[in-house]
Amino acid sequence: MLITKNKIIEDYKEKFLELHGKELVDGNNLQKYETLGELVKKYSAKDWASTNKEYSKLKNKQVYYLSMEFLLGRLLDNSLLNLGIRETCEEALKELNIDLHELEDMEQDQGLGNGGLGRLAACFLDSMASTNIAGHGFGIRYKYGFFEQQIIDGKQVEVADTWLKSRNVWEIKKTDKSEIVKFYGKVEMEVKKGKVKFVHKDYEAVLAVPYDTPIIGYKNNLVNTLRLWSVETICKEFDFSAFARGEFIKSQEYKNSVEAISLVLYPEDSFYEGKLLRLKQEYLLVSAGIQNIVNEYKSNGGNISLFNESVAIHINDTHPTLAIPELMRILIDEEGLEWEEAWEITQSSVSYTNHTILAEALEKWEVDMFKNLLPRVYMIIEEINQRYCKELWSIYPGEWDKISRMSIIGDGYIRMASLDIVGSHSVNGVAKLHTEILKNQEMSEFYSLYPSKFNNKTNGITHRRWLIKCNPELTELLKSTIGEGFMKKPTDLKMFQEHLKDSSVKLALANIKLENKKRLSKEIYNTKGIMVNPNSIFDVQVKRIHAYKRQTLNCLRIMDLYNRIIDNPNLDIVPRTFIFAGKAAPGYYLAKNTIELINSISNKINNDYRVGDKIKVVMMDNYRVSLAEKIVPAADLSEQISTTTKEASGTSNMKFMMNGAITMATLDGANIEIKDAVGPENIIVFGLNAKEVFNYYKNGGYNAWDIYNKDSRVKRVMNNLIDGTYSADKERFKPIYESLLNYNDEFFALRDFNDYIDAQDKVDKLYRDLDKWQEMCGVNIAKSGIFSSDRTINEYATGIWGANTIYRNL
Ligand code: 26Q
Repeated sequence: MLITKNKIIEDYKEKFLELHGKELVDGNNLQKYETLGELVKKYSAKDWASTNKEYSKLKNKQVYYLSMEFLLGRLLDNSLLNLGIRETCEEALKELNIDLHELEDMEQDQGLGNGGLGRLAACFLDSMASTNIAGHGFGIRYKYGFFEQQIIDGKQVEVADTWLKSRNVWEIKKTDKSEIVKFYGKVEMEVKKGKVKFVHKDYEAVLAVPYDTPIIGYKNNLVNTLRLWSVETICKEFDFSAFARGEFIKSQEYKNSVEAISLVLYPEDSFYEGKLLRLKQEYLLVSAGIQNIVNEYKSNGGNISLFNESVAIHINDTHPTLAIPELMRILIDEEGLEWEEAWEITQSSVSYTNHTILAEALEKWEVDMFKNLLPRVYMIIEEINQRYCKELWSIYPGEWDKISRMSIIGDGYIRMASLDIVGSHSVNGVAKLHTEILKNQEMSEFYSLYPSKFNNKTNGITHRRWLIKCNPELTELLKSTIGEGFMKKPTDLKMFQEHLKDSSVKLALANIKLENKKRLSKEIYNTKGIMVNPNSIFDVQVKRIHAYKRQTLNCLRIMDLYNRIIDNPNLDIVPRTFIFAGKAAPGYYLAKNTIELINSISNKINNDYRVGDKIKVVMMDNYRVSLAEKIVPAADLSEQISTTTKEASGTSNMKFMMNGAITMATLDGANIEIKDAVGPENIIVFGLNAKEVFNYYKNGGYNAWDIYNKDSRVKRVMNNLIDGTYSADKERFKPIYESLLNYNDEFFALRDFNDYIDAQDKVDKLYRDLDKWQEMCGVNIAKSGIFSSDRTINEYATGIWGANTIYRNL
């Protein structure tokens, strides 16, 4: 469909009237935003319908990406971009005296995720749609997404995220696609026509109702679907008889307890607690999802024995693991298949990605609780385990210890990752080092048993949001130097490298960065009241607050730099602005203490006249996708300083690189691939390597107190934590102090401290040669194409899902 400026103007006015029942001139920005959102949905509707029609012919493999999190952020701008009407629309609105950017700012972030894993799922949706893969997301429509973070008196305060308060224009409720999900009850065995059947009885049923959001591909007329499930009671109508019996309150209580299942996203991303409500959420997603997939397949005329030829089900971390026994349950109990056939179909349709190696984050469910909530699913897991252990017994006769380590059920728990490895055909890590650690350490026994299941898929990010959308000026420069090809084919960015000989290109790069920094400076001033210098180095660490990501190491070196400035007010350094942002899990005491420390350092340093303009420290509130889009294009230095071996991949490292920041990196996660891509001269590396870390784990020999005693700079900053420098209350930062010394610094912050400081001094030197610095930035941009999630998705499609690209006559 050709969408002209005049058409948009006409359609927009009409839509506004229809939606709000008044003239455009009388509307506010929220109403104008909603109108534009509805219009975008309308413009994509035909393609959405025709894409679905095409899919119903069962010619293409349908990929279902099951994830408890989808961190989409805002949708308006990206939808306009992908529809190819962004500029036209901006012009049309201008004629109506409307500023598109103001409307964009009205959109609430869709924050249904914690961090990396949820954002990855969102990037994957964009890439699947844009590279012609029939791939859909299945998740949960939490009424409250990831909490809003306010900083009050330097402390994190959590506030409910009421993203649905004003209408969500993107979703369509599909009541007719609802599914019933059953909890509790008992299982009885019945014999019918000589065949044993298991029947689930006396269960409590809830209704899972889907809401669909269109996922618009980039200028390809293809629209996939993100389907998010919400829970309702089966009987929704007001129950007059209960009311008459005076039981209204009780029935309200019941309603609330059912709706609690899709009420709120768990804000923990690295610490697992076996909560019943979380298990209900996971089963809700999986049961509604798998029933829905099977129903869709059958209603399109699919033969259940060939299910795996048409369907791929991907499990994003262990959270949707129950897809495996749920698919078995449906194939056996409802479709009447024999175990062996059902097992083959299940294994060959399901694949699994692991995102973490932190032991405390591995999901396991207590058998008693699980059995009570999901009796039939439990029976199936038990049967899977029995057959699998029998196999183990024949391969490893007599090796009881090994078999009990590898068993799916053990020590009173169901181990979800083990169920995934056994029940799927593919297990992947998210960066080279991470996959190697899975194969050779964490999952080594499984790897020897099923070597062909293990593979690596290094993460990626969608360059449409993380370059074209968030950095329009850089995009223009790229277009004018290398043409528009990179927009469809991001590896074409490599052509930018040859233009870096041209000093005017480097100057243009520097100017774009400066403009982006000025814009962020304004935002910082408006939100925090802190005046920062756009000509200083913007040194940025934005991500979840966690001990392994080592925001504390960053703090310690800032404290050290501050000491050096106090000792020598004439210290010759390039001015720096240290920018932090990130949320702590509400129950994670040490992470919350770290936020307080950052804010105290900020207070102290920003208000010390001796420091002047040399350094400033800022913690921005409420880190989220839309804030990241402002910070990333303005960064000079990207802090990726996790303890080596702990960060599975990281994805913000890729976003910064693509926008021309230099990475300060430990050789962890995808930093390794970034180094390989840009060459050692275009990245700054420091710290322990994986071998050294593993060596400490294996042989011990690390003593934080020794470092403290021997290194006067370490001693001084450590003492600063408890001597009143950063808080009159000397106890305030004791938790951090203790974790670094008395608990022997689990994440080797003190061990890497000196190396880190040297590396930072190197940055100071490099930045003084602006020509050289811009060259490095340019190489980072040029080499970032392989980190587009289009590449990642292509690897999943060909290497795991067996999904080919769709060609349609449109
Ligand atoms: C589990 C059980 C109960 C409640 C919550 C959870 C839970 C929720 C979210 C556990 C983990 C997460 C999220 C993990 C995550 O974001 N991992 C990150 O994934 C990125 C994408 O692969 C990687 O780049 C990061 O390295 C990894 O930390």
